[in-house]
Amino acid sequence: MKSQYLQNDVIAAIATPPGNGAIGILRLSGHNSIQIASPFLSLPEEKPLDSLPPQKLTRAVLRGPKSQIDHALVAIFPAPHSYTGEEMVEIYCHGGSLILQQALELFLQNGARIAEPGEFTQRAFLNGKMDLAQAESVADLIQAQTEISRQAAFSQLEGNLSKTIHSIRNQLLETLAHIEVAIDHSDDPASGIEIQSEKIREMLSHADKQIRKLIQSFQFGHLLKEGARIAIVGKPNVGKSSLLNKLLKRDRAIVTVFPGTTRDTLEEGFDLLGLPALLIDTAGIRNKTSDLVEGIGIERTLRTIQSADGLIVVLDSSQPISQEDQNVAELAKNKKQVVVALNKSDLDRQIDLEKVTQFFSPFQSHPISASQGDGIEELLRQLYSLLLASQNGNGNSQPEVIVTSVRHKDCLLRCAQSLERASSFFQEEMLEECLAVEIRDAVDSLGEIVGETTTEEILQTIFSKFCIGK
Ligand SMILES: Nc1nc2c(ncn2[C@@H]2O[C@H](COP(=O)(O)OP(=O)(O)OP(=O)(O)O)[C@@H](O)[C@H]2O)c(=O)[nH]1
Ligand SMILES: [Mg+2]
Repeated sequence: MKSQYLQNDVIAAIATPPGNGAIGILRLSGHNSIQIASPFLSLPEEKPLDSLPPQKLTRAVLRGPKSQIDHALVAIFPAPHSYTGEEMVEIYCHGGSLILQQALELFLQNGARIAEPGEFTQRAFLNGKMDLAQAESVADLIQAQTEISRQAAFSQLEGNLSKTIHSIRNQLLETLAHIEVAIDHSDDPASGIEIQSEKIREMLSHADKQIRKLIQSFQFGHLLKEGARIAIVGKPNVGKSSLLNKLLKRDRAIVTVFPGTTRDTLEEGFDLLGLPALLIDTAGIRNKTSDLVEGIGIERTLRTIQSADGLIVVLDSSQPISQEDQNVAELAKNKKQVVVALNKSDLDRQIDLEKVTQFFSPFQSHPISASQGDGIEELLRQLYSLLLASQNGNGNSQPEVIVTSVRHKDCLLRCAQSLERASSFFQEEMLEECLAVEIRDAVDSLGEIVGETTTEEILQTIFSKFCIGK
């Protein structure tokens, strides 16, 4: 069924990023790759390219019709032992864009076609080298910016999500087979075959639990993909921008002794102990300002608080707590993932800790010094645990299998809906045929995740997001 999408032509692409580098890689995939690349590669002792030992690098000279282009290394991968499952050739030359471009042109003139984005991985999927969920993880792995995102993508590439999906799908297929046999014999009571309602009900409930656990994991997976939005908020001059700069390890925001320095919100990507995050410095919140620009800045801060996944509320611990701090506490009250930073711990403490607890409970507070860097690690740990616990439902450990793709989550939701409808037939007079239809739909929704039931349109959408050469 999959083969209808397979094309037999040879695709070629530069697999390394644009620009100059130490090494640049070209790859070809398709039935005649070796034949197409062969005229442009001179091997030691005039050996033909197809005589090389598979998957081993051999020195070669890359040459055009008139002159030599570069010294290179070449490897051949006869089908099916290659990334795509097709015959492949990979050429490693010096990473100059002109060299790579010239070489690519030669292969294109000799019958290869330039690869579409993600076409190598698409072919790997179509040739059964990996399933669709695994293929999708390749793009995530390449794009991962933090350790936990990388781990999640690698786990998906290893097939951990796919294994879970296959296992649930197989359980449902077994149940479906049982129901279909019972339907076939429904006119024949003498056969002794009848539907085992209790068993089916148990099965459906078991599958439903597993599906819901996966759907739940998407909250965390979504954070991994999109990054947690963390706003640094507080009244003016408490050290918000100083904290941002300390966390980013550079002077990103302007810091002055004057309250009201930061006017606009300022966003920067940040690695929160392996979790991708977006740190947002905000204008200090105060009740009255005659300054129009500052007023607009404060409005932005209020909107940022609403959309943030987590807040770092900064207080100046060298000052008594003020009405403005209390106002900030009011704004933070509706959020769950909040940590309180008692900043300027290098100065004498004037803040009353009991009042901090009174106004900011149940949020935990941590003494820090944004200028010295003290206490920041603990602050981040606390924030990390809160985000993990909130997104995960399993306390503050990572879910074993994490759904990170909206597409997968949508398939799982459809599967859960089908299972719910199937279960509802047990409350009513059970109609075996309807039950079978719903379970079949649930099976198909799961099949879409791993690519067992996928249209060409879906494939195109998925692979068009890849880079060329992958
Ligand atoms: N001693 C001490 N001073 C600090 C610390 N953090 C910030 N400051 C000082 O506090 C003043 C205000 O710091 P900012 O980081 O600009 O404060 P802010 O909260 O961003 O202020 P606005 O942008 O005006 O809302 C500056 O003079 C900083 O040097 C700290 O940990 N210790
Ligand atoms: Mg500031």
